Amino acid sequence: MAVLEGLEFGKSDFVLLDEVNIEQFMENLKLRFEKARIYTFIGEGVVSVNPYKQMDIYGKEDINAYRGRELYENPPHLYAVADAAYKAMKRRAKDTCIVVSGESGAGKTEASKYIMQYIAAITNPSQRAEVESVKNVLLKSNCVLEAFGNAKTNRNDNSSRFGKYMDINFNFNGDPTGGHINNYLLEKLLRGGSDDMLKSLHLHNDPANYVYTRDGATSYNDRYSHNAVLSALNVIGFSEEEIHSIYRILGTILILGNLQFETDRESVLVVGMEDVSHIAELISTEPNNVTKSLLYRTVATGAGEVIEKGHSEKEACFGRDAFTKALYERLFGWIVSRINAVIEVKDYNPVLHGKNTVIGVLDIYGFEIFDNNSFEQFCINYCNEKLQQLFIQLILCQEQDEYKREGITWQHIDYFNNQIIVDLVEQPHKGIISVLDEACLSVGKVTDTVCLESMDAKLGQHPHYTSRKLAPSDKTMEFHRDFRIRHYAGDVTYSVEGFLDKNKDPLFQDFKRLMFNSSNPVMKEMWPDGQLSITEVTKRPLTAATLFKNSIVALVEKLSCKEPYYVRCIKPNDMKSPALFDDARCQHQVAYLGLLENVRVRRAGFAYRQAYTRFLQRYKMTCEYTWPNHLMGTDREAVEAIVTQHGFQDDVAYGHTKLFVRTPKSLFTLEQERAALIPVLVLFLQKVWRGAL
Ligand code: AD9
Ligand code: MG
Repeated sequence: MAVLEGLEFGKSDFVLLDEVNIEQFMENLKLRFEKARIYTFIGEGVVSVNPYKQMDIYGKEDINAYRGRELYENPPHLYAVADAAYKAMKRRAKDTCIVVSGESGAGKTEASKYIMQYIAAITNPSQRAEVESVKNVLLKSNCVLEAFGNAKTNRNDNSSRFGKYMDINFNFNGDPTGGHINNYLLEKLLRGGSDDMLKSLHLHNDPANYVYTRDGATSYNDRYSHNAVLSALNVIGFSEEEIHSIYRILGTILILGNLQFETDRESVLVVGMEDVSHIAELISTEPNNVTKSLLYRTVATGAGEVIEKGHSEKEACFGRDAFTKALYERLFGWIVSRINAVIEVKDYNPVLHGKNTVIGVLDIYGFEIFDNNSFEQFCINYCNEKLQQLFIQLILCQEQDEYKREGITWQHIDYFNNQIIVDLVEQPHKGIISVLDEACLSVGKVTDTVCLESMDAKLGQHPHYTSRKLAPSDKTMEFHRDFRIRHYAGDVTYSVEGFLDKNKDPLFQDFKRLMFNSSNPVMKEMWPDGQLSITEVTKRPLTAATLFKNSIVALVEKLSCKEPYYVRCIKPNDMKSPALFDDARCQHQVAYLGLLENVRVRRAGFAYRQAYTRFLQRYKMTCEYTWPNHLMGTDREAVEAIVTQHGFQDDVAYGHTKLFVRTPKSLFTLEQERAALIPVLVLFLQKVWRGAL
């Protein structure tokens, strides 16, 4: 069973640091990691350092130790946070969410899975079959999404190439009734992306035959065997036909990856027509439809005429690559939507079943900074700015509301508000995304460099934006290529090269139509937009940045009505070693995750609160005036007696119904005293029972 930790393991909550500075923070983090204490609280959130080895802390007895307990009653753990979120939901009918962030390989996905397993383990004590089946599908969905959405990268053997947000719905009993998954920004770089998954599905015997699977598919130890994925697909309820269609699309992707073009006297041809027939068979259409989509595009002229224009060899390659990526993306999106259809809460009647509440779990890439930062990092870091903004708003607004309700005076403490950076990116007409979109949609040929110039012109005055042109002496940036954003978590230099291409929807309408006209109903369903004729296709398609922005705004909206809990994951080194704490790497992450800021925000208010009655119940034994029963007028007065006797009256405030405690130090002291007293009490009671006293 979990027991409270002694001081030799460092401070179990960063809020307890004597001073909030990076040195103390790092010292504590390192000490704890070295003592195999991978979790440390920041108030109700937890910081986790990837142990890179199996820890014996996730067993049944650990789950039981955390079940229904208060945060400070046990050592820091994911389970403590999961339980806090669950309790808030169950006791107060609050929707809650757990935001898991951190860089690649830091342990987000593992943490999310432990959280889900914990919730699954503590719910449905009566083992009702329908609830068990919901839980089963929720847990199995992980396996399928990981098989299709994860890949081996040089930073993580099982890297999620998509962000995931999962809502779990609960009935008034606190048992799961269903859920919903949203996926974000599936990485479209197929090469090195889906290779392991394709391999694990045994589409072919030798991955080296295919361009898309040739790299890096050798050392992966398949976590999800073909059979496990198939069985998960079956449990979730995919039909035979659907599973077949999945295989066919994967096959198409592999063949497309190998397809070459050649130019023969002006005209462009596909090399190897047997591949074309093979594709046609897999996607249930005629070979000449495939050839046509690969070699021509339909365009509407200014006069409203529709003509067919042959590709150059380069355009054909570009089209082929965009098509394969889109095939994979649609497949993934469709799988998510099928899982959602199965786990969607059906026939829920609030009158009969009580209020339906939700716990959301977000597993999304954290702040990223590489040697070369491009469009992807820009999107991810923007997403993290939004989440930080949400954190500030939720924590502070919530605190203020609660203090008002309880009649407590709020003392404002300064922290950095990053709204100004969010605006820099997303403001209509002025922000970076809007400048990018304008460049993408303008008629003339706009290059990345021209786009950078208009960003300089529009944003040159912004305190969080700069470029080489604006700061000529800064040689860490390149002229005509780099711009830098001062993010809340640190400076990031982005190279504008490729921004415009990545921001456009590169897929020719002809491919969409090809797929929509497939006689395979599953594929047709994935490409509804293929029914639009070329003249109906919107003139201004939404760009990748705008689509991403819209999905993040929707995500933030979903989260903003929930009570948030945070898990911040840190990767201790780049060697996947359980023994190495790389100081510089860790310190960077602490900065990018904004952890010091988190501690400051936490310390700005009262980190802990508890109803007088519950506080009294738990700690009355530590005070002579309250044990075994107090004779004071109210519980509040009795609580005051305990607080005064222990000398931490300066650390608390008294609300109408609750005691507010600024730092957990006081509570830890009480907990320790209580823990020390319990054996004495037990002994005492045993003696009483035996009649010895
Ligand atoms: V990425 O952004 O999807 O590339 P994650 O999700 O942050 O990344 P992941 O959870 O996949 O990282 O963890 C990476 C590896 O670290 C896992 O495959 C485990 O081998 C290891 N890991 C992470 N957390 C734990 C843990 N609590 N106990 C043991 C762990 N090993
Ligand atoms: Mg992951």
